[in-house]
Amino acid sequence: MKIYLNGKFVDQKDAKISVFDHGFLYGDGAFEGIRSYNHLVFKLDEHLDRLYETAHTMMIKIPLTKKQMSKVVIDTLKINKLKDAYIRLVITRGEGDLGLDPKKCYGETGIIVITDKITLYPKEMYDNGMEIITVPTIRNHPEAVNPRLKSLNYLNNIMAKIEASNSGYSEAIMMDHQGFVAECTGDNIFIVKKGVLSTPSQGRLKGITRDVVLDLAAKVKIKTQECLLTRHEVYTADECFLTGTAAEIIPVVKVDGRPIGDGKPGALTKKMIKMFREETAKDGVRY
Ligand code: PXG
Repeated sequence: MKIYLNGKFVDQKDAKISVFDHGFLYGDGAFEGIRSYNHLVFKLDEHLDRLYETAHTMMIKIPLTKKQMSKVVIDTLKINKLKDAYIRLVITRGEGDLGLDPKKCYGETGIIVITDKITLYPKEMYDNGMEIITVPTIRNHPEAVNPRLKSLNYLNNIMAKIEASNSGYSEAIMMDHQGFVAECTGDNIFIVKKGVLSTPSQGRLKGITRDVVLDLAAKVKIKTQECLLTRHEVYTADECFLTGTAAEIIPVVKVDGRPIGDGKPGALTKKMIKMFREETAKDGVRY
């Protein structure tokens, strides 16, 4: 596998960055996880918009235009001859001294593009639904590291993932600082109640897959809302599912031991999965 590293394609074994890079020292950087399906990169512009917005707030200057970055992603997929891929785009503050101060970073902003294949969960979880739990670690307060930022500093989510994993679950729902449902460690959450699709309005990443689901639902006149949700609304929902670039759409059938609806993937969830697959098969930047 060839990796794009600061303007060059290098072999995986040679794709190394400095131990003085603030991305490594402090998680001081940004990233995106993007997918391509059958030579089409899904929602590339939306991912790049989010990456550049994260970098803007973090005051990291990305030395490429979005158009140039888009070409880097396409070139990396081409050089690796990947038809279906997971693309990890990483931006780091670059090399600096051993203090926090970004002003003392003398190195250039690092740009790394890694492409590979990925399967997040086994197929049976998509067919039968997954069981998840809520965990004690809350999602970051928006005035700390805002959950809208897709920064390299993912310890908040990793702590929650550890709690899920310690209890034998592969995903967890995190609450926000006010006790409302925020999202999962690497996915957004939706519930369905009486035919209406609801998803948290605050405390979460503005997921690209989430936005696609909201758009697709609107197209077929399914009512949607972004609102405040508590655990009670999740427990008593008719259906529940998670969305993310890596996970795509996965049904949830049990939360904290409470069956959701009849404990099987719901009809609306299945409809959204079907529509999402159709969308990824036809929409995207071709390479
Ligand atoms: N919430 C969080 C906290 C995320 O990190 C999503 C929701 C879904 O967003 P998108 O835009 O992908 O629909 C994410 C993103 C991975 C991995 O490689 C995936 C994410 C984050 C970190 C790692 O498994 N998903």
